[in-house]
Amino acid sequence: MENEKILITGAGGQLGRVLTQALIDNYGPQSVIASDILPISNFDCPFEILDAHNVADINKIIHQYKITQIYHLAAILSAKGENNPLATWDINITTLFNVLECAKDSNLKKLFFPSSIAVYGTAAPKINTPQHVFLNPSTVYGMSKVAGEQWIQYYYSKYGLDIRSLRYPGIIGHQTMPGGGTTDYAVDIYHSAVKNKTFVCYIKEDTVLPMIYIDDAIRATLELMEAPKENIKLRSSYNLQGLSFAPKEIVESIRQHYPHFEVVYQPDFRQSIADTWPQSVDDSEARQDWGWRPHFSLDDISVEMITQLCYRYELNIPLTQL
Ligand code: AKB
Repeated sequence: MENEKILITGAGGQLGRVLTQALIDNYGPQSVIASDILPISNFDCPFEILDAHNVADINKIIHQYKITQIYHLAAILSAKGENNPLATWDINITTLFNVLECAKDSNLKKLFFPSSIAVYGTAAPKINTPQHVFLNPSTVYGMSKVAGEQWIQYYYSKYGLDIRSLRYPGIIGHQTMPGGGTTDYAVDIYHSAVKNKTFVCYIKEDTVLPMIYIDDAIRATLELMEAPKENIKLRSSYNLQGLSFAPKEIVESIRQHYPHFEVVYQPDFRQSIADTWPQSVDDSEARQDWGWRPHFSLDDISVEMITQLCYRYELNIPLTQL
């Protein structure tokens, strides 16, 4: 384990921040190199500015640090991606190709590629959505994840590259603000609650979506990456489910702590994205192959989010500081 050198791209994002810290905790600060397109401070490990469009820059970091694994998290999410479809496709796909090629040429041991429930579209059953079903995503982000899943499978079968992947549902965490996703409301709502503000919800009150608490999402990622190679039977991307709920249920859970919490529903374009996504996914292959089990219920998440956010706001701790 001491010999691992792990590069994270997009380390400043919602998942990247927390995953970087978890990797530091597991492997030690000298084994982890955080990178992002923007300069970001407060990492407890070396940090490099990296635009993953630039193959030479990726290779330079691989050789400089003798990288053995890459977690390629840099991407534009579903809602933000719709503002500029071609740029989203370019960022999500070009950077993936660059990372795959560099990993192949440098014979890296392992790679991680995050996929999403956004791969599904209107053709898939909405409840307990099967792992293997026709995929007709409604967003460029979803299209890039479907293509990405096909390409990682290709690099595995053609070149033997050990790439692993999860289809994340919406991730709820207190450490950072999410950026540009359709499921972001489930984080933003807790910020409004602890600040005693009315929340304007862009998703209808009864729209159910699959979600996961950040601790479960991080644990799933590490468990997948540490599982013996022979256990990883699926080389596209594993469905992953924490729990499912609608805005009205999260409001009910929050009202156990803030009985007067007010919400106004004003659905926008993100509603039409959510309408094409599953309500719950079948993650039995993840359970079977590498023992996935979620731990956090909605009420557990509310307690965690409210406690942590109250602490942060009281002490004025910036959201991006772990
Ligand atoms: C988004 O809403 O775009 C992401 C996702 C589900 O991949 N959180």
